Amino acid sequence: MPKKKFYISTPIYYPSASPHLGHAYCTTMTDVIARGKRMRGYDVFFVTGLDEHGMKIQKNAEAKGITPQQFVDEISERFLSLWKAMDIQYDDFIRTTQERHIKTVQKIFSKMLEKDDIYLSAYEGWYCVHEESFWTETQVGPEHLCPDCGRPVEKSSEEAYFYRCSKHVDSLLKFYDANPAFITPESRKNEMINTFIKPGLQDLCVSRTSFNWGIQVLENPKHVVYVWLDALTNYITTLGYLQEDDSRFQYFWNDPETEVVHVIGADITRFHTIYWPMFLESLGLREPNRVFVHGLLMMKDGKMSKSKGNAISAYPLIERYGVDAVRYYLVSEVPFGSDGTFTPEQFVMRVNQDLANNFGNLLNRTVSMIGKYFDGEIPAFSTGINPQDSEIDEMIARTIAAYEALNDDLKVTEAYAEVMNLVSRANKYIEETAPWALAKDPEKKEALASVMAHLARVLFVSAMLLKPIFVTKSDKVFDQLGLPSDKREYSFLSDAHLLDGIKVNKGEPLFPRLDAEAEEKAIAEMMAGPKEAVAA
Ligand code: ME8
Repeated sequence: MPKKKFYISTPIYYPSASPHLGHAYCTTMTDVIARGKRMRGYDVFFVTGLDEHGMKIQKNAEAKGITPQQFVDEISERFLSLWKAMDIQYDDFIRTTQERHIKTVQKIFSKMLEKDDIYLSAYEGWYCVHEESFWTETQVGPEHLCPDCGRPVEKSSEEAYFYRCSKHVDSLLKFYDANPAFITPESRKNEMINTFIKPGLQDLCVSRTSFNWGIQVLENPKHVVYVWLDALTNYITTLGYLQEDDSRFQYFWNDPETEVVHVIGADITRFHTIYWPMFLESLGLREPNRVFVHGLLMMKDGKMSKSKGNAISAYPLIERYGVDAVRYYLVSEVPFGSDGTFTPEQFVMRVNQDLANNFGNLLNRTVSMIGKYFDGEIPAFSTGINPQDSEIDEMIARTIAAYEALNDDLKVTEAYAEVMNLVSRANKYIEETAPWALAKDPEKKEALASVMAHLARVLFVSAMLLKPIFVTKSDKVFDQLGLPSDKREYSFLSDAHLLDGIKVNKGEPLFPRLDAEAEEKAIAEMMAGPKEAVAA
């Protein structure tokens, strides 16, 4: 049977400053989904990257006295180092200043011009002579002051190309109707229709002449492509669309059977759910299956953002607690699709309750007991001896099925919560069966063996299901279970006898328990630390 294909992307971030934990959140969630699919045998293409053009980058570079290219080159390194530290397994990292992207965007622009989907007109806005920048009504506020330098702005107009949205609105609404899962969560779709489409969608400005850090319009070189037409098309330029070698594009995007998912934050929903499907229609290309809008990682004083200066970097957390704990925190604490607040207390609580007390403890107890009662050898799996055995068996089967279904529906937080429930259940099973008491009665040897085999099986299953999060720790669990590397595959989940007779190796505690007071203080210090925390 041919492999099922799965394409997934993060937004391409602006390299205007260092990435913070909010960027790490979005990329980690996407990576967890991608790894989960890969592990289950899908052919996955996962892309992330950077959106490097625009006036803001040009100005930031000027302020530092370097070229925009030097500026983005430097910041791109910080993103790349963070993804390395977070162990993000992307298949491509696209930068919009790459030749492959520039050439394709120019071709796309020409195609749209030819089709009269793009036309030349004038952009009206509030202009700041000092900053040489156009601002919108909202940006200048009732006082009409430049948001950058505070000087008064004036109404002005500049020649610009526009994308003809009006031509595509009807088919967009039909597309929404035919594909109810396109925008997830659904509340976002109603917001798009009521706030943007119903009041009358304006044509979108797709070029500028007031700055030059962008992709030149070949037909009219004083224009650069304005940022969303440049940015959104990264999702296909990365695959080689309109390039000499477009085999990846043909293989992934052009196959209607490929599931295409964009993961984004709520701030950019409009661009991904209104303009992007329109652009694709102009190009005669298929639409994505889903745009998944995740929530924001907040700080107590509101949204974590570069401009607010309240952002925490992922680095000190990774250094102190390890990448698995940070990944686990992000997946479990911020339900995918809702907002979440970062606090030191919650971080420490997650690590202690879920990782040290629940998961780590199950491993520790199981391996110790197998050592003590069976000389380190996992007893052959048998079931039905203890009254709870079949309940554990059923729960394992149910957890695997729920994990797959929830992940396929992008209910990532819930999917992993199911695994943690199984782990809690196994800890309770220890209390219920009291192996220390069974060990005292030679007639209960079989019952004791069954408990050990069930516990080892729960550990194998849960470590396998958690592998997309536990990028280093799942293997540590397999090491302690003594499982050979060729058996560490998803396909072995259904084999209840996988661990029969294997010798365990007791190791270090997987997640040492944290001293809550000391660690909360340490994290609070990280939050107050240098805002421009960068990769070493
Ligand atoms: O908008 N919590 O780039 P950007 C969670 N270049 N996620 C957060 C976050 C937070 N506090 N802060 C940022 C752009 N994000 C465009 C995108 S795509 C074709 C072009 C994440 O650097 C979230 O996913 O402002 C958000 O949508 C994205 O970063 C915006 O990144």
